[in-house]
Amino acid sequence: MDSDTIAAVATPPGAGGIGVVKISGPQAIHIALPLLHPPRDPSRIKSHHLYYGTIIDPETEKTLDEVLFTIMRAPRTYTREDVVEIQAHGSRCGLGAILELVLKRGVRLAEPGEFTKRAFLNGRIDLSQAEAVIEVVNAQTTEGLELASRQLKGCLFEAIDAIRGPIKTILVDVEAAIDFPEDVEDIIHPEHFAQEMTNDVIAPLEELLEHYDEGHVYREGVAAIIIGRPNVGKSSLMNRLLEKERAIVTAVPGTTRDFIEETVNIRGIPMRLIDTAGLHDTQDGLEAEGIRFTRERLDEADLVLFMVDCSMPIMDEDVQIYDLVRNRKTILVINKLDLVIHDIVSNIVERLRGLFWVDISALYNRGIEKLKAAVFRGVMHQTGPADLPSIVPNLRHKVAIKKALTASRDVVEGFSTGRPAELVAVDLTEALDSLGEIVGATTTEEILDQIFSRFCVGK
Ligand SMILES: Nc1nc2c(ncn2[C@@H]2O[C@H](COP(=O)(O)OP(=O)(O)OP(=O)(O)O)[C@@H](O)[C@H]2O)c(=O)[nH]1
Ligand SMILES: [Mg+2]
Repeated sequence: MDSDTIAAVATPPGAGGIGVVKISGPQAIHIALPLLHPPRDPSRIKSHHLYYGTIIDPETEKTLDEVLFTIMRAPRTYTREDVVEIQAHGSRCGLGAILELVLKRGVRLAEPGEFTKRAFLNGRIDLSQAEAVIEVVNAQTTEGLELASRQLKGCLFEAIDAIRGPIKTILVDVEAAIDFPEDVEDIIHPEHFAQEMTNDVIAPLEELLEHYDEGHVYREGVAAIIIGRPNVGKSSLMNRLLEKERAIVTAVPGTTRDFIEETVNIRGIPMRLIDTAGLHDTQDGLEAEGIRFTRERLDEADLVLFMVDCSMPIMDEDVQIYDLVRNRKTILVINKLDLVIHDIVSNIVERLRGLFWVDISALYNRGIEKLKAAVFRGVMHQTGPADLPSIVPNLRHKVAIKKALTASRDVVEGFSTGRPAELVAVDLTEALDSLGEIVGATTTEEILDQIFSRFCVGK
């Protein structure tokens, strides 16, 4: 386990009222305290109390800043190591100078996520809680935050632990049967074990998978792309959904030249919304470059908002775009409802058959709530909003749960068909290890690196 002392600026880069330098490890107090004035006897400093002082470079005797600092002694700290937090003024260069002073004294700069990694390695939190830290920091909606906070409290850990329990108990018996083959019949009760696996392992795992389906978009979010001919009102819709003037809107076709991406909150779902340049006609149909570009974006998107203008009849270009999107998850957005010509909406719907449609006026803010509802349903694959499930696994957890589920079903089959205990033990171990990956009980270095590399420095 790491025993060196690490430090980083824990607040985001840029200027702020205050900024925090965080130091963790066995040398944290010993190194930080001599930099803080007035001098204080370490043994008289109370843990978890806020102190006032100035920070002075011992070499130049220059005062760097006026600060508040806290010394937190192990093990009641974030990392379970000694931690010192120095709150200074939030200028980038001031914080940099304090950090440099600390680093000069033999402290190492922390890697991204290293504080949280230490909390995990030192047993304060499990791996799913460590992952939740990233999500709490990055949450875009209250729902996403709620799910992350529950995971941070250890709800997923408890659920997984409760499922691992019966697997362990059965595995102990199966291993005993391997060691004492003459007592097999006394030890193994196939029907009873199969029942237990079904009720206490398979059923709750299936439930967790359902929760993933119902709730993962709240955590991971979705991407939606707005496409359509020039001037149909794509950027106007973008601004309307963002509730701010983000994209430039003009009456001139071809206003948006590149794509614009922003995150919006659609009924609790963080949605990456992409506004694109209008696809327009050249002599040989839609311009090739635009299509190539849009196709790439289309492939990344979970949902397409295909926009047409109902102040004029459908054009060839609209039909060409229709061909591009008709087999994807698409909502047809019929815009400029305020300018509608008689019967045109039913004509459009007839020509662009098979798409769910909503008519709106981006300019006059009509039909936007209806559109949001359609987007929400489109993303949630269901007709009505569901309650937020209590625990929602993430994609990594889902993969592990599926593996555990397959192995558990094999265990049940093994018991029902009288498979040798050795083989059943393999499946039981596989189920146990897969679930262990979620909480970090059986996790490879590679997975750990992957997870912690998603953190920012200082967390
Ligand atoms: N009457 C009316 N005009 C609208 C509506 N939505 C957009 N417009 C107008 O249509 C024009 C084009 O709007 P944009 O939002 O720039 O359209 P766009 O699809 O982004 O256009 P490009 O970026 O050029 O492809 C602007 O003059 C808007 O004010 C609407 O619902 N009703
Ligand atoms: Mg535009």
